[in-house]
Amino acid sequence: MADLSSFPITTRWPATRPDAIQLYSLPTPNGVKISIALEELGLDYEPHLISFGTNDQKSPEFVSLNPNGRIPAIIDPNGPEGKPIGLFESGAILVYLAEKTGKLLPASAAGRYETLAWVMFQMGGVGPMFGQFGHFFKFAADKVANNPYPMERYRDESKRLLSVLETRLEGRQWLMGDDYTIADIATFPWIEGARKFYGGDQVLDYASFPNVMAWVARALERPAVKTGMEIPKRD
Ligand SMILES: N[C@@H](CCC(=O)N[C@@H](CS)C(=O)NCC(=O)O)C(=O)O
Repeated sequence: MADLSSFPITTRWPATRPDAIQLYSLPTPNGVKISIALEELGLDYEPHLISFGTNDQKSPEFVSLNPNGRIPAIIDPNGPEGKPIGLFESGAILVYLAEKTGKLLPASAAGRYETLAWVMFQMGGVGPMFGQFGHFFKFAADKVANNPYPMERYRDESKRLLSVLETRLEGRQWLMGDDYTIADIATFPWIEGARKFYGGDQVLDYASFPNVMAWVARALERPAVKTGMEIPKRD
């Protein structure tokens, strides 16, 4: 049985099945990337709910695994050379899980790098910009009631990123064509999340991005996505 005692996070969220991958998360756009990937890959994992209501993500135990104090994070008891490894940053975790299993990344070097480019596009573009849009549009609307600039700036940048995706998805069912990859898993939860959590679909003019909407709908039909979107279960 794996010994995870060197990870302080396990004192607050004990591993009942220490041989399984330990997932510390909440079903947000960044969180579900990892539960979806784990479901798609059929890997054995144990989810732990990190509650923002009680600021769990800033607790010393959580920060011992992710110094950035944000979900998601994992421990794989069976990491490189058979030793446990802790990881944070959803993009890094997706690459790790894909390389561990040899799935969700194209086999060719060129295909792999192209996929990583789209993962980086999500990590550096879609996530931060959509996140700031949601902040000013939904959560801090009262703070910018007299100044439309912040919301407009992030709205327009989010729409520009949607148009990049729209062009990429022309004639392709997934970002990498016929291959469903970690680039899709990194990105579609943000498009769906902006609708679900921010109610931003009209302001972002989703109707004018039919390729993107069809791609999100296709992804949401996948059984692993349906399951992964709800993990860990909220209280
Ligand atoms: N770049 C990070 C971003 C993680 C992130 O922003 N997570 C959000 C939830 S979607 C979070 O933990 N927010 C809580 C906080 O900021 O305190 C990743 O992709 O893992």
